[in-house]
Amino acid sequence: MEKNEILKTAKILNEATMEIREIERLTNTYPNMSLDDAYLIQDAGIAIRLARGERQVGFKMGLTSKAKRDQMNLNTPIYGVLTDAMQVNEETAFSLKYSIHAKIEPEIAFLISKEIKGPSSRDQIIEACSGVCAAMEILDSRFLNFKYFSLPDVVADNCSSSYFVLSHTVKKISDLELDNLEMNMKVDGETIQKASSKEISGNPLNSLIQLCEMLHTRGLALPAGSIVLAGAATQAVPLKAGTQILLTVENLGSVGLRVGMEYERNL
Ligand code: OOG
Ligand code: MG
Repeated sequence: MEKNEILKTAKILNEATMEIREIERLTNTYPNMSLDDAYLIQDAGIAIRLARGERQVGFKMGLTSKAKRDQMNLNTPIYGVLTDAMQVNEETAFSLKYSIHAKIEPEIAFLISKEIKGPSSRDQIIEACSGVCAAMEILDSRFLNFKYFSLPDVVADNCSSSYFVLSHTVKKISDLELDNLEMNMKVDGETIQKASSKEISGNPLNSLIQLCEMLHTRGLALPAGSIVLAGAATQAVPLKAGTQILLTVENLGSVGLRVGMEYERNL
């Protein structure tokens, strides 16, 4: 795609996000859009957010579990960027007012204290990681009905990023084996999704390693201070007004989200 088309599509996605409205998939208009084009559109979209005062705080990996790849009918892990405006907290009721068709999914997050740049060993990556915690991601696609998009469409749309919430309990990575922790997500006290953390790339740490590799391929580093979401262990579930979501990750802790009553779009 031409540079002006990259910028134009980033603006179209940004407007859809701001106006809380669905659009047709971009590959209908640009059937030759490559994955490289898509990451450039994602970059341009993030630049628009940063220009209006948001701050980049990390990255998210997506499609790192089979459950998610099957749900979205896409087969390759991808990454997106997180900004401070996307972080919500457990204490404040989450409003669906700014979402088109929000879904929630159980994740594990890493906190990075040292920049990771260039090819790095597993040990170097572990050393750069100051903490690990339970997390949930609230997805929202800008595309019609949250489906029938291709890999370049979803990457261009910053991998359906919308909001995320982190547990206050943060553990040291050296104190835990991350490859087989039970993750249980409840809605109003009833288990709605349950899986082992091994569903996330075999071990969520592998998602972090893969992110570093993907960033390196694009000439980028993972900055100190980054939050990294490793990807969902299960399929995402539609988020409904007035519900209470609670994710518990064995040995790691819990994180909750209360969804406000005041607004509900057609889910
Ligand atoms: C793409 C984003 C996937 C995950 O955790 O796998 C993702 C989507 O499902 O729309 O965030
Ligand atoms: Mg996710």
